[in-house]
Parts: sequence; structure tokens; C-alpha cells
Amino acid sequence: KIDIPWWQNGTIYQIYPKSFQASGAGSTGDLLGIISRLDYLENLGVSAIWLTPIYPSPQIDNGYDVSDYYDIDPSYGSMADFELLVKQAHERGIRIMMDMVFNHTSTQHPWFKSALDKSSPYRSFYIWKDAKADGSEPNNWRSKFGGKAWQWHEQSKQYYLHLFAKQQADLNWENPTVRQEIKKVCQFWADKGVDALRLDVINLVSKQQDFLDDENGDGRRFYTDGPKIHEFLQEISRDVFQPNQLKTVGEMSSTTLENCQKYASLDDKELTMTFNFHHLKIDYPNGNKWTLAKPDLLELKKILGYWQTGMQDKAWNAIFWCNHDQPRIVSRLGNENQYHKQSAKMLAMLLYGLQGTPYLYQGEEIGMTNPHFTDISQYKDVESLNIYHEKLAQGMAKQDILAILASKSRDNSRTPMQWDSSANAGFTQGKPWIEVASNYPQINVKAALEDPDSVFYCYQTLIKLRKTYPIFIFGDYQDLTPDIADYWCYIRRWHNQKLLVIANLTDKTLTWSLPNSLQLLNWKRLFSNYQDNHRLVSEIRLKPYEAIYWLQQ
Ligand code: TEU
Repeated sequence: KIDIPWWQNGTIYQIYPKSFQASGAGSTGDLLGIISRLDYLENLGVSAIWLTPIYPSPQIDNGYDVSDYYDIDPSYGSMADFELLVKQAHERGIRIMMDMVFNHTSTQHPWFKSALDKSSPYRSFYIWKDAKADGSEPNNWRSKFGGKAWQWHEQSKQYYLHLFAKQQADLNWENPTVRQEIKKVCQFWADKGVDALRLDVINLVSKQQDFLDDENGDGRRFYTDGPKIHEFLQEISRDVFQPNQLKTVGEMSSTTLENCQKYASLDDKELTMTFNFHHLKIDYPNGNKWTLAKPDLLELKKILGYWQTGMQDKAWNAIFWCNHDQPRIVSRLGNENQYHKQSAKMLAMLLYGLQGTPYLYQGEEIGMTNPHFTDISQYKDVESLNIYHEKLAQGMAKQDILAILASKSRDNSRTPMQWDSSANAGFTQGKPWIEVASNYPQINVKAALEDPDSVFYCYQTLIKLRKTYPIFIFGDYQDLTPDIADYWCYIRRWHNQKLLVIANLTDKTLTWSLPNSLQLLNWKRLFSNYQDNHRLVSEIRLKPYEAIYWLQQ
């Protein structure tokens, strides 16, 4: 019997508080609403909840524009509500992970307001540059939300950098006082009983200091995994993460395997684990998100396999299909109509068979889908609205942009959690800030709990399996079908054990032949998304989206 830490064999549930549960008639969810759903989360079996930012914020980017790191946004409740949440969650063995946004603050943060004055000590908390001789921006870097990455401030006659919205000003991590302030924030939340931190776009904080033009790019190569990033992370880890035993996950934008091997190294000198997004860019042809493209499944397997083997025995991955920035996975890689349940479960089984800590995004456990919005007034996300206007100005037809948003917008995952078939899906007694997806009468938590064959119980089982069989945690990884797009079959090995994961990625029935070396072993069927009685000898017929775990020990 080996002792495995919770952050390795547990599953972390992501809550987007704005859309999770209102305790009354609010337009957004709130902390008391979350507390009322802790029993549900305990039943699901998750080890921790990650809350996206709940700090005071003008909500330009739904809380990723923080104006006070030390309080709770009144729309979510009070600090007393937060303390109650920590206590109630801990009583159920559920840990709390807070989202920390340290690449930038809101321009409404008192630091930035003071920084507008050139003589303020806070001026150097941000990144200010003079205009070029012709008055234009200091360089050609682009904002990740469209447009330029620099905003002019007329009174002080300089530009400030914003890699995201112009209301999100980038902090200057070169300034040691900024790093001290960031450590203080982490310490404050650790003292509140928080167990873990999710660090927003943390690999973008160290900028190359010459701020050059990017001749054939948008600037990202000058700040992604930047020159001092490992040094900065080691410093905060030494000063706050390690002394407080805070577990951390870094959100890594456009990162590399080599860097993540360091960030998430098992020696725990920087972070506990990392998210990366390469496997979710398989429907971005030539890196362009704003198109309609079919996902490239061979590429998907190749990328995930590269990260599985590359991190093995060196570092720790966070694995996920969904978050608040991504469209719903069953709409993206599954079949949300005829094979809704089967394909949602198949995708879950593929992910939960991999090495790394799974992150489960609210609603994924019942197979929530994209809402298929058809009008721009239904969208709320700053990125989606920026892109809409940018494309419109470039001459793209309205209907074409709307079709792209319906498949790619971040709002696809931000619609209210579907609890039951009552008005507004049981999310609020008032009017939700964003429309509920119209399929809530069929797809909702209440219905899922009443159906023994639901997607919910599949996730519940997967979460349990990972706590029961260490091979899920430690086994190595080999893809058995890297050249075939229709299946994904892989094997994990640990000591004398083998775990075989086989899945049909299509809506057709397919036959798969086992490689010779794996035939005639004593395979035990561990779990499947169909009620079948297959035996595994030399070949197997797989129904549409069928997935099976086989164990040999
Ligand atoms: O996201 C960072 C990020 O790079 C994205 O996933 C981003 O949404 C995408 O590039 C847009 O195409 C994080 C947060 O998760 C996101 O919600 C915030 O908007 C962003 O940082 C800024 O804080």
C-alpha cells in the first residue's frame, strides 16, 4: 500500500462562480450558492475545488481584472461567506484552490490609479514606455484579445503594456517590490486556510527588457517563458509556497515541454503542476483560432502522447478537456446529439486514463454542451465581442462570424450550470447574467442523478478508480494506434501491471486487432461506457464511441 498525495490521485473541480449557483435571485452565482452544492461535489468525489477569481473587480474580464487582492467581490458575498465555505469544504475533505492573477491588475486597482502619476512610487509597478519618434506604440506587440498591446495615457505621455484587455495593465515583475506584494497576497490567502493556488498566465510575467518589435509575430516570443521566469517562480516558491505547503498549478500559455519539465519538476522547486493548451489547438489551423475547422485527431494523440512521455518521472501534468476559456468538449470532439452520453463518457475515459491530475470543469460531469447562440447580444465575453467587431471591420459577413463564435467563443462554457428542469435550470430565481443553454430540460444534474447510466456516474467511477489503482497515477504511457485517427488505444505499465485503454472515436462500429504481444493475456474488464460483456483475446468490435478499460495484474 503506497501513500499517494491528494494532488496526484485526486480530481480538482473547477467552479466558475459567476455561473455556478445563485443562492437567491441574483443574476450571478455566489459563495452561499457554492456552499449549498458541496454535498453534490462530495458525492462526485472531488478532492478540491478551484474557484476562478472572486475578488473585487470591474468584471471587464469576469474577475481576471482584479482591483483588490484582499477581499471578495460583493456580488459573490462577503469574507465571512468565504470563511464559511473553507470550513464547510474542509469538513467534507474538499480543499480550496484560489485563482491568482499576477500578470496584470485591473486599471481600477489603487496601484494603477496611483501609477498614472509619473512621480508615484507605483509608477514602476507597471510597464510604461515612451512613444516611438512618430508617436506610435513602443513596439508592434498584439493583445491576446485583439488589437494592440499598448494603451496611451495622455496626461503622463507614455504607453502602458496590456497583453490582455486595455483595462488589464501588466505588472512589472522586474520590480522587487511588486514581487513582495504578490507574496503578501499569497500569504494572506494561505492564512485563510486556502490549500492551493492556480496561477493565471504565470509564464508570461517575465518580459525581455528590450521590448523589440516582433518582425514576424505578435510579440509572444519575447515574453512567453521569458528570461527570468524560473528565477521568479523559485523565489516565490521558496518564500511562500513551500513554507505554507501551498500546492500550485501554473497556467502556461504557448509553453514548451522543456520549460514545463522545470516549472512542474517533481522536486517542487517552482510549481506543483502545469496546464498547457497545445492539445486544444487541434482545431486552430495555422494557429488561427477564429475559423471553423474540424479537429485533427491524429494531432491530438500526438500532442498528448508527447506530453505524457515527456513529463514521465520528471514533472507533473494537469490534464483537462474543459475550462472557462474553452468550448464544451462533447460539442467539440464528441457527438452531442445521437451519442451524447456515449461520446461524453468516452472522452472522459480517455482523459482519466492518462497520467496527471484531472481538472473537471463545472457541467462537464453531466455532459453540458455549447449553447449555440445565434445573436451577438447573447455574448458577454470581452474577447468574443472584440473579435466580432474586428472581423466585421475587416469585412467578414455577420453570419460567418456568428458561426465561428458559436463554435469557438469562451462563452460556450460560461452559461449557467444546469441543475434541474425548472426555470433558468435552477441556477437563479432571477434573471441570469448570460442565457441558459436551451437543452437544460434534458441535460441537468437532477436528471443525471436519477439515471444510473448517466455521464455523472461515469465521472464518479473514474474519480474513484484513480484513487484505487496506482497504475493510473504512475504507469508509463504508450500509444498503440498513433497512425489511425478512428481509434485511440493506449497502454500504461507499472511494475507487472498493465492498463489498456481502448476507444472508438467515431460514430461507426469498428474492429480493432490487438498487437501480438498483448494477445492472450488475462485481461480483466475494469470499466466501460456500454453494458457489454466483451472478452479481450485477439480482436474486439467497438460500438460507436465505445471505450473500455482493461486491467492485467
Ligand atoms: O487565460 C489565458 C489565455 O491565454 C487563454 O486561455 C485566453 O483565454 C485565450 O488566449 C484567449 O484566446 C487566462 C484566463 O483563464 C482567462 O479567462 C483570462 O481572460 C486571461 O488569463 C487573462 O487574465
